[in-house]
Amino acid sequence: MTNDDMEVLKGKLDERNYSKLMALENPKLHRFVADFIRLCRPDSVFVGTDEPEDLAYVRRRAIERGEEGDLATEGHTYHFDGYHDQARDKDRTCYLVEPDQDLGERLNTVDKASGGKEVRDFLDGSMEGKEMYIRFFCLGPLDSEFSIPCAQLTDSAYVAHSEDILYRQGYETFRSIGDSEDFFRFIHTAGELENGVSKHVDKRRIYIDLDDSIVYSTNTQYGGNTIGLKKLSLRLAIRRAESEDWLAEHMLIMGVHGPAERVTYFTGAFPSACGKTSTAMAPGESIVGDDIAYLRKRDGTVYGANVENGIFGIIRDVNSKDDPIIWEALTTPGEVIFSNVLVTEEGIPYWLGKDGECPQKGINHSGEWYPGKTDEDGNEIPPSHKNARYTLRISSLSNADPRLEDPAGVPIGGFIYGGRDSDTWVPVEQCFDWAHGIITKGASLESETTAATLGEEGVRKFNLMAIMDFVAIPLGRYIEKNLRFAEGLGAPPLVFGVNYFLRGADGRYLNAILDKKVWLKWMELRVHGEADAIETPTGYIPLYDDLRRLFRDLLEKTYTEQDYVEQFSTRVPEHLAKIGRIENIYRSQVPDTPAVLFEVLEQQRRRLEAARAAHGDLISPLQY
Ligand code: SPV
Ligand code: MN
Repeated sequence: MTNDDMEVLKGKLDERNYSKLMALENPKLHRFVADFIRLCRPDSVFVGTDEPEDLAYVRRRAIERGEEGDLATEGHTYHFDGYHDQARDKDRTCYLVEPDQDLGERLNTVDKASGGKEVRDFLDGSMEGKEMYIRFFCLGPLDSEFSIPCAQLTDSAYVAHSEDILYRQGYETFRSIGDSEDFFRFIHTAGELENGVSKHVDKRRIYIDLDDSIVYSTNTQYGGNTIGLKKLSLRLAIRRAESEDWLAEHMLIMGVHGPAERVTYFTGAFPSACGKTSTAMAPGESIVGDDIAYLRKRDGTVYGANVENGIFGIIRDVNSKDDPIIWEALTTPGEVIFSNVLVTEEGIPYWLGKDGECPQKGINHSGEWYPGKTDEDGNEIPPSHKNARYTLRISSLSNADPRLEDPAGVPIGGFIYGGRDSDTWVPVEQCFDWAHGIITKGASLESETTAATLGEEGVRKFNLMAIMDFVAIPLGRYIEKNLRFAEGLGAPPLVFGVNYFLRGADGRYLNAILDKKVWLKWMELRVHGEADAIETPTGYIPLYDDLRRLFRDLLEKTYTEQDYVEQFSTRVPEHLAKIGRIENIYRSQVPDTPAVLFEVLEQQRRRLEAARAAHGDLISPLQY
């Protein structure tokens, strides 16, 4: 640290905060803090440790500053993001690259020199009149091979508070790493505020420097753009994992409870707002994580750990019937932040799809709200935003898996890929082998867009392994990495595809929300070789009798042969069209696609064509 840095820190931090920072003997950290104090010019700086009083201070400041408000239930607060700041801004999220760096056309990039200058200009003086919060966290369980220390600077107490709920505290981790330079850094400013929200969303930028492991976020508040440890750290982790033979994935981890108290852990990759959290929260099973997983190999087995220890979940449609456990957490005392919901005068939050009647007035992300209110473009404003969210700790849920904090992670028996697909994939299917799964499920994932990102909804989009929005290396390399991950494993995890969104000819969904319980139990049995399957051109599907029994035992539902045939028939033209779309994307946009991807897709095409010649366009599972 230079004398100049020292002066900046001494000048801006009071004695208590200065000594907390200096107790971490890390010159790179001190330089980082001094650099951004100099640039952002906060009025004061708060340095947080892992102590409960420091967490309480951040939460209190969020309320005092009006970033959060108290709700009627103890521990519950609400927060609003700006009307035009309600989701991840994909267009303005870019990698800073040198002129000779090429990440491929599917990844957003911006020139490092000009982009770096642009975002530093936005940070310049951005914290005048404000307090800067410095928080330390650990991605992954503490003291484990998964752990990555992180330092976050922000002028938003809401962002710092959210991270306190979502991540493991890392001040002690920083104490233990000494002068290591190996940590992720995040700098965020909400920028100038108007009525408590970011005023200049046109200057919203999320710029990621992969070489330097630092992310800049400006003029935004929405969690997906600002909570550094969420998707911003995922990008840095993907880059790091590439060189170290592990995987950082947009995946849930859950324990599926099989016969005789057996618990089998699965990971699941789903695009945002496509049933990922509700799968991780399936009644009767246990949750390790709902969003981001690190996966490592040890003794021929894959182990997974949740990067987070909280949930930033979509609140829409959470109700007492379909999501009883989340419902319980959202309606009883405990620390929860509700963002972008409707709040009544009595301090009761309301969201789309909640039990009960919609209140006739309240405040929401648009200000005072009443039924029929429209925005400046004449669009009707719903009571709560479709991407409204809740933030809570997994430990506050009754189905938290006991191994959530296990430094060893949990052994993974199966990988699941799923998207919002109205017409092609069957509800559940096991792939022939690892490469077949990675290629025909993961690398072929498509999904209809949702409210989790800005832009039009319901458009079918390619979404590689549900991580397209966050991939940080050229796509071909990313696929190659996943394919190679199976090397050295005794038996790789089984790979499954699921589809909760299949529709019939009349457009209606063919499955109910909780049918996923049946698919999970079937996959669990398959991992242990305890259920038979039918081989189809696209993979192994369940037998009717097994599903009938599972539907009866788990859901007390009568599952008819007609249901089975409708849900599990192979839709040959749709599959062939999909293969064509996927090949086309890789051929035209991903020059480094591994050759095996085209081979595996071609084999699948041939199997489908042969089956069509024998049985026609729509093949009932009873015909195989
Ligand atoms: C998602 O959109 O996939 C999320 C929420 O999990 S966030 O990425 O934080 O916006
Ligand atoms: Mn996510």
